[in-house]
Amino acid sequence: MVDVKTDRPHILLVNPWIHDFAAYDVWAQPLGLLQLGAGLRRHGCRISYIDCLDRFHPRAPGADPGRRNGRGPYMKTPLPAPPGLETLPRRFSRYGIPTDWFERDLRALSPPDLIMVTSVMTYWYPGVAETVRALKQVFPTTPLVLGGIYATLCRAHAETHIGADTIVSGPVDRGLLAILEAHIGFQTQPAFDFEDLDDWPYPAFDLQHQIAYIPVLTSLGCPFRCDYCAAHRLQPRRRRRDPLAVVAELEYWHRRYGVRDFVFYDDALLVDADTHALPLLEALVRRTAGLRFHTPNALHIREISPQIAVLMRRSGFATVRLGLETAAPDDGTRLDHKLARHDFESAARNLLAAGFSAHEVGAYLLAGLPDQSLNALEDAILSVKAMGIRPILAYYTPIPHTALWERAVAVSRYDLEADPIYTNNAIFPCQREAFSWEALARLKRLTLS
Ligand code: B12
Repeated sequence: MVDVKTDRPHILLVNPWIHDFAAYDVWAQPLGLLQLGAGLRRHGCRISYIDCLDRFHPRAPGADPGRRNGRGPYMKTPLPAPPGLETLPRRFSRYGIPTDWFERDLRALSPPDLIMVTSVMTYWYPGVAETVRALKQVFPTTPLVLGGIYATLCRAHAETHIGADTIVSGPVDRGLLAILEAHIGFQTQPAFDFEDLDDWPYPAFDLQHQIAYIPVLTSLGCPFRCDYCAAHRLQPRRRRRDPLAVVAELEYWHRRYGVRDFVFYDDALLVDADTHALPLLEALVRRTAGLRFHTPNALHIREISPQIAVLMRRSGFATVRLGLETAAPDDGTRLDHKLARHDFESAARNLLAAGFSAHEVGAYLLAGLPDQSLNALEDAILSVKAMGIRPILAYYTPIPHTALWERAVAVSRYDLEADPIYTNNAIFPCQREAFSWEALARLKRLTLS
């Protein structure tokens, strides 16, 4: 236990390795973990952070944060493919820093009082398990808590496969203080209003070796419930920030660290636009010239009015991604892209009329859904191209606690319930009809031509 009178608790935050067939830093940072880190720091904790995916590790050959608007490749080491997936024509790897660098970095730390590890994709759990094993070797008696998306969606699996002392599921607000008290006996009064997103300190991105871009959340939660998406489970409550407080945060990162690329992580950035996105975009136009904004997490197409499109263009949106399958209020659970075609056409028209090029605007098409035929996918690709924007295939990953899960389990050629590894979208777990890697390659070429 920490002696609360004399010690500041030392908390080690860890972003684990990824084991996968492919991985790339597509503007992916552990925002949740770094938010918690900032909250802990505000309560007097000393924070160390090790990012197993660090592209800018001091021992790494000089990666350039300014290229590709902050994106870039992770280091990688080949690994044997997981059981059952050995015959796939793809290489399996550990993405991130070499294991001995991790160990050296851990040994250079003064022993932490508590270790907090995050998790993202459910099928990345082997990388989480390997990270926890390495942590336990160096700090065998330090309590280790695992949270994040995998820990929330696959709690029972995490309890038996990771080796963490505690699994925390769901979003963490005030519960942060309870975690401190339960594991290290550190008691303190709340230093800010946990309920008010604008009262939280900014996420601790300053703990990174390099800030190539900043992820931003202007809101939590999503009012829709798409069949394939787990957002409702991960962030059950919709909460919004004050748009002007968001702009102040962007200005802070730009002035203090020279950051130019900002990436919106919202599930529903444009929903309730009159009171949220419109004032936000107007303030961006007025105050943040020269910054670039990206929305790799798809936007709801129904919300892209001519006014929104123009403001997005004028404020500096550089990468715009639309979710063709995302729900419209009256057909919230349908997946057939044709239902949303009218809305989609008008969103595409509005964006192109506002001055966006086909290169800047892309529409995600979910590929590999249960019962989806390759013909339907081909049709969808052609209709998106006909609208003058870029189709981008987003491979479907079956997710527990979503409406589509049962159907995915029923049609899959893998035992999805036995092991989340088989929900990896790279293996097209639900595709049966006429599926072949050649057919997929042909459709991918069709999106590019
Ligand atoms: C932003 C986002 C992205 C970003 C990158 C995010 C990242 N870090 O990698 C982008 C846009 C690049 C992206 C891409 C993809 N994504 Co995505 N993404 C999200 C999204 C919308 C938000 C995640 C987030 O940052 N939330 C905000 C933070 C604050 O929350 P958090 O991380 O959960 O942290 C909180 C808690 O979990 C907890 N916590 C976190 N860590 C810890 C640690 C401890 C110790 C404790 C106690 C607590 C704790 O406290 C935090 C504060 O409350 C989620 C949906 C959602 N609402 O969660 C999907 C989601 C994670 N994505 C998903 C998918 C499928 C993808 C893609 C595969 C899409 C595709 N088909 O191409 C790609 C893969 C990209 C990749 N990384 O390689 C799925 C995951 C499916 C799965 N099987 O796990 C989700 C759940 C969406 C869905 N379809 O339901 N994504």
